[in-house]
Amino acid sequence: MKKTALNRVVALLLASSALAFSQFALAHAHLKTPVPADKAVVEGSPQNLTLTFTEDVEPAFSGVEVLNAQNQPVAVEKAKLNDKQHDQLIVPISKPLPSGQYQVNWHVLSVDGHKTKGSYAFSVK
Ligand SMILES: [Cu+2]
Repeated sequence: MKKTALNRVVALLLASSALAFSQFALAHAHLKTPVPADKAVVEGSPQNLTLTFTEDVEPAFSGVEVLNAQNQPVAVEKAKLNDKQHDQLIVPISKPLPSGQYQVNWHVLSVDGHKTKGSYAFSVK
């Protein structure tokens, strides 16, 4: 009885450390802080999107696409790396976004050679 309980605890510990390890191993460049934030409602068009990742990224193999509510791509400039912060992409928005909802699809290559991608959304009031 006691042994079974102990075995269970050991199994649980092993499972959780395996999980922690795999999460660490899979810790590539994930999106940490987008501005505007995910699900944010902003007053007026932002001038830039900034996407800060958990690792430095390679701008040549990273990109950001913005879709409007009709799923049409909107004109934004090419994502560039922040010179002073290599985990941050800046996407200048040259043509102000009309009010509506936008989806941001990003893909990055992190400096450790791994590709990741994801998306989030925000709205312009
Ligand atoms: Cu990685």
